Amino acid sequence: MGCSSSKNTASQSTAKAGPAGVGNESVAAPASNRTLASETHFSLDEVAALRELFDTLSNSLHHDGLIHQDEFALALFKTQGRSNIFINKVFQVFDIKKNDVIDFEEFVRSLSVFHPRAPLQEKAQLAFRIYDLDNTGWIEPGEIKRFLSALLSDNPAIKLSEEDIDQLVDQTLEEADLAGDGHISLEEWQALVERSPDIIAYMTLPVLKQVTAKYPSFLFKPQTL
Ligand SMILES: [Ca+2]
Ligand SMILES: [Ca+2]
Repeated sequence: MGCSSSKNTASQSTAKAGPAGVGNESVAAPASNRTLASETHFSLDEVAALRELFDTLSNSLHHDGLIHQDEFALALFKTQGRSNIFINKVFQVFDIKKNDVIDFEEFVRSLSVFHPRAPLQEKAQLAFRIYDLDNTGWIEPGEIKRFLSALLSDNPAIKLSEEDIDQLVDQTLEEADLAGDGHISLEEWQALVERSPDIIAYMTLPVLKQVTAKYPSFLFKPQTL
């Protein structure tokens, strides 16, 4: 638990910082390790370790020092060639500058939210953006269902009927939708997370605490969503 909630605006301001001018992209100097350490939950040593990890990941399939979506899926989910709605949306959320690749700065700022030191509500906000697949600002029943279905298709051991899934969607909505208007707002989601922090347990990667000691073989575990 931390109290540095002011940090979570850093990534948003970065996203808006770049001028949209034609032929003027990538003129901004990349953030230094020191800047990234001061604006994220990582120490300077951890940022340096992440730089090495990033160099490996970003050259795994395309040798250009940027993480493309297929490299992202391979690195974080050990999967290749399979489109997964969850992976696609996490990639979009990591891609702060919305240019379809993840640079080192985006990598560090986004992973920072998964750090054990990051406050719960910072994690809740990022999780909300992942769940809000169509970026409407609400989590709708259809989105809950698509996520549950995607997760279940990744876990052949769990067999649920269409009705079972619908029932799970209804239960989730009933628990979260305090206003009773049929979808989940950010505030309702944050309240749900306060009541049941375990539902975003996957937003904390303990391995990030040992990033300087060993390369994390990060595995998001979508089945724990
Ligand atoms: Ca990007
Ligand atoms: Ca939505």
